[in-house]
Amino acid sequence: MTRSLTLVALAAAAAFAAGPGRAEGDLSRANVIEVPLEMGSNADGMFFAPAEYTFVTGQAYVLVLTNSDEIVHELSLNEMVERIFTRKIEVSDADGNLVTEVKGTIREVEVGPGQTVEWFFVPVQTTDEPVQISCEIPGHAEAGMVAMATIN
Ligand SMILES: [Cu+2]
Repeated sequence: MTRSLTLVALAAAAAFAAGPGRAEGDLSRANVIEVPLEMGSNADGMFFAPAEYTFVTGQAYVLVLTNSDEIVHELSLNEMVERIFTRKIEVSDADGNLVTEVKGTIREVEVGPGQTVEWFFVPVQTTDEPVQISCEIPGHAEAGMVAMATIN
């Protein structure tokens, strides 16, 4: 009896260790909403496109950060960090092979020229009013690299 309980516990631990990618019945993985965010610049300055985002608590999202520019940009979620659970940051190479997966609380992500980074998160708390997200590289927010995010 004790032995079979131990085996069940080990099996459960193994399933957990396999991670969300392999866990059956993980609904947060099954219906992740993909939200593109382009980081770029044009004759008017610098931008995040789109400039407004609306999320809902409990829904899993992947924010696909694409830097279409020739210089480095970053996305700082600012106050929004406290209202989301970051599942992981994922980076793949040009062939789609995983380069790295980073887990833990993340405040900002820097994206190299022409590169894409995926930020997987689940909003856990609503915002009272839209929160400004921005590129914190000196001068970039002032040049227009900001957007507003709301969590309902
Ligand atoms: Cu920037």
